[in-house]
Amino acid sequence: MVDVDKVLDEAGLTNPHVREFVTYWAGITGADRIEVVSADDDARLLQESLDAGELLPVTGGLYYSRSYYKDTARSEERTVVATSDPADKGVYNNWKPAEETVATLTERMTGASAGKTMYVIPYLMSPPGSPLEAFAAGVELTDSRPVVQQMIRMSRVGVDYINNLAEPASFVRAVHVTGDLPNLGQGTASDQRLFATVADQRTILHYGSSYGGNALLGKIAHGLRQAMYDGWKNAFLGEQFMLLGIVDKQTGKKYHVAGGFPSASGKTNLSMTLAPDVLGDRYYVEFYGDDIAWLWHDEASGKIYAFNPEFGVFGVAKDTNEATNPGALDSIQAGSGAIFTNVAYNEKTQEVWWEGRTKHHPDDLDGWLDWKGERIADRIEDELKEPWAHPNSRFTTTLANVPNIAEDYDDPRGVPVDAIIFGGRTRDREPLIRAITDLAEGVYDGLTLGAEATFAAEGVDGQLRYDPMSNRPFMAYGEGDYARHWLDVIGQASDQPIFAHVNWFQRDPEDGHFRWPGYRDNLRALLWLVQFKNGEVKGNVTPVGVIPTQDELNLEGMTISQEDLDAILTIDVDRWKQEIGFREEHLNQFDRLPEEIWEAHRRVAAALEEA
Ligand code: OXD
Ligand code: MN
Repeated sequence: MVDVDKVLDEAGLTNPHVREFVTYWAGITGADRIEVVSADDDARLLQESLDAGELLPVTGGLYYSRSYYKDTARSEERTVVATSDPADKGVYNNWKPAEETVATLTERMTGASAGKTMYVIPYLMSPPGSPLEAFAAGVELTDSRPVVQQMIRMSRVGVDYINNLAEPASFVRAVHVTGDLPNLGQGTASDQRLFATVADQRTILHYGSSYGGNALLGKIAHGLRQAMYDGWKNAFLGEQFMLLGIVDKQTGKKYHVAGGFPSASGKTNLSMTLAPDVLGDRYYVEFYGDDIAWLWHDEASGKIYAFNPEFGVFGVAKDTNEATNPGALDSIQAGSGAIFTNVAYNEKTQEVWWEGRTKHHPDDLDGWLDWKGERIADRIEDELKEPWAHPNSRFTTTLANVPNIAEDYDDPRGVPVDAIIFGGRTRDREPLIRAITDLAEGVYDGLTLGAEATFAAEGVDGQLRYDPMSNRPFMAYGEGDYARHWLDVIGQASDQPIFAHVNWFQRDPEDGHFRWPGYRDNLRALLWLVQFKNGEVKGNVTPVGVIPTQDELNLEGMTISQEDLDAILTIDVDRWKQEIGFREEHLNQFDRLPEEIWEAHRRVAAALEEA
């Protein structure tokens, strides 16, 4: 038996509630050793992992790891939210009773860390001193050293964050046990994996993975699911949103835009975007966060404020390159300490590569291994087309490595939010941008956010896979209550953010080309939005929001055909009417959907009928 008290004493971990939690789970998981970690341990832990072969060196002082080949992404079917109130069941949250969920996980975790070290990671998911700090402290116990290295990049880690809590018992209790990965029956009827946020106990129990959101519990389980539930009870919102700032150097004004995008809709690229070169003299874009924002009403100013609770970026590597996201590439340069997971690795040159990093893969195959560690040069004919990197391969780097990180990203007061945008991936119907000035219509727009099914087989042609506010996989309670909560939180503000829906992905049905160049040019749509909010432009009023006139959109220095511009700045009324029918079915699934949302839906539907 480990002498837990001795270890905690030596680490200076004094919070009695944390000590009790660690002692309890040390007994259950049966770990051989316990180690309390802080960010200062990073270099030592990296060296230990290099020595153990868990990490491989990447040129420039960077790192490479592979996860088990059946453990490469979040598993939505195996993820549940548990509480003791059945009324918390929603359509998307996979609700389960708390008691039985805790019992199942306790059983699976019993003795499951035998022979291993259990790391104690005290962390904070907020800038220190923020008004939401009471909801941001957590302690993750994990039996995986690579998880510690990821958590050190993704959150603020150290005992001081939990020793000095105003409410010493108020921290999220997070337990991660990897399990015997080759014997968990992943994807079969006897799948042993289970990832539970026991929201009303502020406890997270994840068993059966060591990858990403399944294992870095500060990020998705706490930063999103638990935060969403805590926010419901405590008047804030925890959302899968990026957050950026736009500085107008001419007027000295600064605008902050938060936004939700379903996966593969360009959220990370947008969050790190730079101004197009021709507009660079006037505008500067600042990065705050690529994945999570917590929002609340600031009474003093009457505005909605936000911060990014994370400390790093866990970005999708695929298609990250100089054109799509130069800031991301800068943030993973030599000296950044970045960790790559499941990309391709060259064991001779210690380089990494992923699909879309360059147009073609390296010509010289010598030394290259794919994400499973298999030699590319040995591939047989049938395997040649397989990707070198896993499509969900990632880079992990701290926020401060992003070159255009905002100066005040760590400010505990957060920043005022001027606009909330939702953006899907839609090949037709959705214009470049439509501004929504009514709160209920804005929330309605978020609830009906979606992306087109990636394969025709996944859904009806032209029908979205709805992803409310881009939180479908992270929903902690019922969608109707969630809509009510959104109306209440934003509704408190006397100076509310404007809403907007954006779409960078319209295509020409004839030849399939994207009608809008995207990437840095996306800033042009956001500039129009802040001008519209300021009353500097009027736009065209349509049944689904206000869209820019062609003159209002700043197109300086870019080329776009008249036909493409016409298409992205008009509304296809027939397609919209079809969409309204799909939305009705989608919204009908939700219990207790506020009447304001139904009224918004009927208003938009009626306006389309009249159009
Ligand atoms: C996600 C992530 O899974 O950000 O959404 O990692
Ligand atoms: Mn995400």
